[in-house]
Amino acid sequence: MARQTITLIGGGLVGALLAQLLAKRGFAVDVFEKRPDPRRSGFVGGRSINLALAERGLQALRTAGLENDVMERAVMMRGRMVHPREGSSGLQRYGVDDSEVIWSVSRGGLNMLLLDAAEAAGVTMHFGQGLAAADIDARRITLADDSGVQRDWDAPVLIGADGAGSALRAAMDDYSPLGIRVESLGHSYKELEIPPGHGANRFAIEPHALHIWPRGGYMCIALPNTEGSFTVTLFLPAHGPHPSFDTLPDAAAASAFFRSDFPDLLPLIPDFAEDYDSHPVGTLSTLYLDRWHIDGRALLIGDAAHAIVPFHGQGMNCGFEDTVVLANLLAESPNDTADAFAEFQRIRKPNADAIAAMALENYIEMRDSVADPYYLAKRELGARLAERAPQHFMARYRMVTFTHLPYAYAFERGRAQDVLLEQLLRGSTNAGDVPMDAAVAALQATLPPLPPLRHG
Ligand code: FAD
Ligand code: E0Q
Repeated sequence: MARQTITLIGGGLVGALLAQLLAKRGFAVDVFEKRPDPRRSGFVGGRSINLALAERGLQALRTAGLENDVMERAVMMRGRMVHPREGSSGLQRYGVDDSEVIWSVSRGGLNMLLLDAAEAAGVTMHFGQGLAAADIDARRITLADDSGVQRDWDAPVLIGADGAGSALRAAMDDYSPLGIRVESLGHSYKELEIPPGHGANRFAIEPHALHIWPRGGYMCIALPNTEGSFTVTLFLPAHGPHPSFDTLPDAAAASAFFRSDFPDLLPLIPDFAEDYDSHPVGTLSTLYLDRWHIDGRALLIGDAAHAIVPFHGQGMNCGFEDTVVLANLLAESPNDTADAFAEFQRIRKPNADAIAAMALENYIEMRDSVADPYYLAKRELGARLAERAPQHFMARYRMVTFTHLPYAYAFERGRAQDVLLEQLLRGSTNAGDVPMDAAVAALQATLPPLPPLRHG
């Protein structure tokens, strides 16, 4: 029998990884990517933009045989370095020790590595070819290059990994409504750069951390790059009263704002004015769909199906987890894509919804993380319970970041644990007020043990 052919739209992070996994499982895979080949043209303006890679994404890269290649170019982040408005900064560890850390990776570098791996597995890449139209009935698509030249392509099975602004999603929705809902966060972002230092100290600030400057309604973060630079991201309301991107239209206004609100950060960004005026403002939204597929003909994956806000650092990780689930389902029933697609949505949609909700919650937590005493008491009591009864209590952040437990499980379990913490604290802002023997007994009586964790 002829090899089953799959046409993928989008050769970004998720598309390139999925293409490799499918090719390794015997599918004939063509990928159409709107942009030119980044290995030839260089990545978007040559800027280095990075992302946090955690266990879920790593697990998918392991499945693809790429863990070591990626880790060679990753910078370890042990925790969150919080820079308060007043007082000194401190590291909040992400996990118990250096076995529970996350990794800063270059988006462009990772994408190029994934494209190399896809091609090595036999995938055919078509760069500079964007999806312009899709005829779902005829199972044909139209592609357009930069100069507007169009061509048609037979695509019996279509998968859209073309990101938050997915063109395939729009074409599918025209054919048969998907129930699309876009919820704008109302906050936007802009990237700035801390260049490498000279001499002994290549990194201007602690390299092995994710830096956060929380300021209540807004914040800056910085992630390290291998060369010693950091990519800074400012998150700020898009509109409205000061400070917002409306009230900070240019570098002159923004540098005065940084002088007053981020006085320790501004001197680390020597090209502030140029960065601020030349880098775009990005918008942030959560995307929900009722349906991710049209029978066995077309399916959406990654951000195209479920874009989320970035405050848990899980968008790519979730999309990578998607690719392994889908590749396994398609390999199990290569001739019943309708069944594989339906099963993919059944398994992944509750998890996508859960991480979307947790990512939104994390923004509040991050930007206010100078924190209210009640929240800190809950966290402290949680840490004590996890120490005393690790089979029964695990912080939600750890479940999301360092395990493969389904996101929906982490969300639900986190909620149940939170209810218990509030019952035990009874309004107190001091975890020391709670008698621990009784607390552990209550925990073990109320919640079933956590599922066993698979490692590595
Ligand atoms: P994309 O990476 O957007 O790739 C889509 C690809 O499709 C692109 O190559 C695009 O050129 C191509 N394309 C688009 N339209 C067409 C078309 N019509 N035809 C053909 N090709 C097309 N996630 C994390 O896990 N950790 C983080 O720390 C993190 N930080 C983030 C910070 C910010 C500010 C933002 C905005 C996101 C962050 N994310 C993070 C989320 C992460 O960027 C996304 O989840 C991830 O890039 C999704 O991958 P994707 O392949 O689905 O989409
Ligand atoms: C992580 C790692 C963009 C971004 C990426 C992230 C995280 C944050 C805040 C942001 C969450 C955290 N976090 O530190 O709790 O763990 O990826 Cl803003």
